[in-house]
Amino acid sequence: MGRLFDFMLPEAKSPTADSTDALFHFINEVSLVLLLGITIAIIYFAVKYRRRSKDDKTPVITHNNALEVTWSVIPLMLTLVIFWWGYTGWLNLRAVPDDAYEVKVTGFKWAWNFEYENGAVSPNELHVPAGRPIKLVMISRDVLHSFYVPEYRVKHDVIPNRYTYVWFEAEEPGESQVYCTEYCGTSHSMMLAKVIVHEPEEFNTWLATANIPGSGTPVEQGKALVETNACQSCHSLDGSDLIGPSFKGIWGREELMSDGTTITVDENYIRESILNPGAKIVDGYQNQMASYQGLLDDDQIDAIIEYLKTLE
Ligand code: HEC
Ligand SMILES: [Cu+2]
Repeated sequence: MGRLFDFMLPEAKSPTADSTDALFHFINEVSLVLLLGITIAIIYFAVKYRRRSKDDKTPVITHNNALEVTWSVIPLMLTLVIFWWGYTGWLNLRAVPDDAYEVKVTGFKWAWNFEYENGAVSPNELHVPAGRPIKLVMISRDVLHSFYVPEYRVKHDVIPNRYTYVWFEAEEPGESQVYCTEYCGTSHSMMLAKVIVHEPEEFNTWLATANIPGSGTPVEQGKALVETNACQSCHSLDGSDLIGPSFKGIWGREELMSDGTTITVDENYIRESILNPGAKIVDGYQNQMASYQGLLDDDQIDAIIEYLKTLE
């Protein structure tokens, strides 16, 4: 507490934060001492050994063993200390405690999805119990992303075709911000999520009532699918224009396509829009939607259609 460079760090909410922060402070403080020492020495010597007269000559110095050993050995020791400290800290961050609670994380353009042991999912909200280590097993559906929670000092790349993991522990109930910290396209800066930390009891209650995909009426399932696939990052529900047309009032809407034809939004058109978005482009928009072929099956597409019908 109360270290010089504290202002550079967000609040620390994980027990592993202390060791990360201690090294951060050490490096910064050593750098500051060296910077001041070197600057003062430069100024002092520049004044002391300035040229005083025309025939003021610098004596020829070939070397100075004592000095050279000093300025090699001290930085070497410092580097070794920093390396050792960083390496052991890193090992600690890689070694997941045995009793960790596991959550699966999927990153995709431009949202996060979290899946729990009972099959429940929560788009853009990572719910965890306080005081228990949490292991996140992460994968990307499309491009490189990076999972970053500054308050837990946790940051790790999330990549396609390969699982990566991180662990952290949240000390107190509360909320923390998750960022994507690997530039991943147009709405990268909107690729946000929240960590919501519950008391352990409260977490179990939440888990028992959380949405399990495939349960509920088709409309409910459709709503959940739209949320977990982050369709909303491009399609608003309130009529506002995002990257794609709003879903509000979409059912039965007459629309002009970029090729001049007009269509009426029905089951077939929605299905085609999801599986082959490039087939017809709505006038005024670009072909920016990726196909959900292989990601959404027929039942799921039906559920989404049922849900879209309700958005009047
Ligand atoms: C990256 C942004 C993006 C995401 C994510 C996205 N879409 Fe789209 N979508 C678009 C754009 C842009 C258009 C308009 C261009 C076109 O017709 O392909 C569009 C068009 C559509 C249309 C036709 C809309 C109309 O008014 O004619 C439907 C239906 C649709 N998307 C459904 C979905 C569903 C369902 C999801 C989620 C599973 C989704 N989209 C995810 C960008 C996106
Ligand atoms: Cu991203």
